[in-house]
Amino acid sequence: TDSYQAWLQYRPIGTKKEEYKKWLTAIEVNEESQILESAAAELKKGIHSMLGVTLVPDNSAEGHIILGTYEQMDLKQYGISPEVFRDVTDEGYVLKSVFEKEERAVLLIGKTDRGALYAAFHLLRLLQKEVPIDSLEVVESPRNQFRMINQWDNMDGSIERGYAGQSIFYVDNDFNEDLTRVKDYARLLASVGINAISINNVNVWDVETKLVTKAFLPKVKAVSAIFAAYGIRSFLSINFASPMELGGLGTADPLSPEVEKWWKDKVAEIYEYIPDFGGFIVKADSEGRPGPFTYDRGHVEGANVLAKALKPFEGKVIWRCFVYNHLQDWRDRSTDRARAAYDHFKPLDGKFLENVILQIKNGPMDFQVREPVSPLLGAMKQTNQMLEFQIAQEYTGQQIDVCYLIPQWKEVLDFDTYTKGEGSTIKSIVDGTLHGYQYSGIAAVSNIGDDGNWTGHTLAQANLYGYGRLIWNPERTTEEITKDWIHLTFGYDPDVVDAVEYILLHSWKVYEKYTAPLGIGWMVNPNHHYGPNVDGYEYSKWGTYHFADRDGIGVDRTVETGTGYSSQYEEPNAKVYDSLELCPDELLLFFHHVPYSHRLKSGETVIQHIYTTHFEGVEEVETFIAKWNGIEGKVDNAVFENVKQRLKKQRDNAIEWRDQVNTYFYRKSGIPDQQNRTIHP
Ligand code: BDP
Repeated sequence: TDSYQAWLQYRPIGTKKEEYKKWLTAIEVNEESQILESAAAELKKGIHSMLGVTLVPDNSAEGHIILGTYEQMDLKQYGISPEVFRDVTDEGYVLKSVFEKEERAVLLIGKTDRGALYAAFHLLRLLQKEVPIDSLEVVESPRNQFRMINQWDNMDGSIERGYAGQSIFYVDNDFNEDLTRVKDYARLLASVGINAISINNVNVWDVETKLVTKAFLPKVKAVSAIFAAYGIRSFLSINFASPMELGGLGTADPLSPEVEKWWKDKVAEIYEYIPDFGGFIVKADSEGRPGPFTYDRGHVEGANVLAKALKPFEGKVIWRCFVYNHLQDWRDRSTDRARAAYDHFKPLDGKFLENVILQIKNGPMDFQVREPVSPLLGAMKQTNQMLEFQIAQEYTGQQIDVCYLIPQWKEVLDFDTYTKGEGSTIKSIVDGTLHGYQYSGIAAVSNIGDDGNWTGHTLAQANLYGYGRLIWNPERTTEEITKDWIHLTFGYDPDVVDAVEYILLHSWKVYEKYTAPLGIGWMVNPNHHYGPNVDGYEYSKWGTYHFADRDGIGVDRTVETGTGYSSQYEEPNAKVYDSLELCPDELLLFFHHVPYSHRLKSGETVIQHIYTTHFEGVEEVETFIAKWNGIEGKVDNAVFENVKQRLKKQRDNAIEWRDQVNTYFYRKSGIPDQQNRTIHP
């Protein structure tokens, strides 16, 4: 394993080699396009590396690949009915092998060239997994329209919430001259079906504001071209105050005609450089960033002025809903940060222009290890929405601790909102089918940097890979995605597969066990968010409290006695969360303030649950270490050491969490551990 190549190792094929060689000697590309060129280059690279075969450009060879789009193809000749392509979406494809009259052909046919590119990566995956290819008949379309990555890279080269080195895009307030890594990143992203990227942090500071000016647009164009060749559209995060900061206007009021004109001209200028530019992503009136509130305007006016400017070019405005009071008085128990997104946006349903998409974090707070699903998702039936995940492990171990997030994301996607009756799942909302959204999909904060292995922790690559595979088709199981990643990255040694699979599949629950209990979240060190700090956010302005005292813990978000947040859900979810009896254990403290002696559905008391899970969490990290040590010599040495070192740090971290959390609750409650394990009094 060369960890830079991640899941595109293209390792030499074993027993299937001779069989594959019969099929794969030549390639015919039936149309000219940059994307098809990328696909062909990838096939050549992969097949050369796996089979030692150099594909020649030929269409008469006995075994050849035909790569292209369906319109340029005599489908009947290969027994494909043109009807198939009626149902396939623009990015879909057919992958088929045909053996007739001594001619072997592997057809990689996209509805468009992007589909063909995905077909090429699909074939390469099958080859690496040594699947028989003599009777392939695959028809695929992605379920989600936007499959996006958000970079949180700053132009000084740092990455907000980056845990894998510096930016691959920027250095010293400028673009990197060498964009090789950007191209390799594009390959990785395209291989798992990503089709959109925003290339700068949502917090747009001084220099980043200038990305939309002549000073940088030629370079934005160069980066966009690299991504475009892999079917990925580029977006920029913008500063809402640009008309003032760049245009010298006295206002950024979205209803001011001069502001409207300024945006129109600016957008036209951007499209002169980048005709296929995707649009803007906007963090406005959030955590101190400028926005329409300054001018007594709302999100609708703010988003629509941009949408109008982008409309003629088919550009989109992705408007983030991470809006809340970050200057809260902790003494005021009536303000509930969890309520904020819904309270701000739900009343605005139907008022945004059609090229606006609201981007909503999966939970109402902020990417904690456990949160309920945001009640805003699906609650706006006439407003395009997309879901936001965070692949970067800001609150889940920062790529030092292993925390495989696919199981968490699957729970989110499968969650039933009941917004249109039973079966109104998040996945059916974000794929646009439930409410008939024109534009929708999923975005996620990237977890890569310039570390040699991209993600710091080698196992964190699985989160990036899994994100793409899951959002292409949310029906795919966690196990399937996990196995695929392991096979592609590490190969087939059963001991390696077992150990890595064990660690990944247990890691989220283990992380949950040793950190803040039962959905309460936030007991982390302020600012950088790594490691425990039991009261770190308790008396701060951020609206993130646990309210632990000598009698109990939890946030009362019920209707009767609490903040009423539970009522933002549809029934029966509202009733379930509101009820102490019905509320699921893992979210108990998110919704209820309870005494330490409260009995969970599991039969245990809250305090005993806290003690036990924290002891178990550390023990399970020990198991990870034992499993990993068991495969020494069976994985590449550098990878082995990388993971080994990080597991060691994870153990230290878990012990610190265990001891602080258990001690804290022991001191608060005075209730001893039933099993008399060591808690530091
Ligand atoms: C929080 C991060 C912060 C981001 C913010 C956001 O701590 O760095 O700027 O979210 O999403 O998770 O805007």
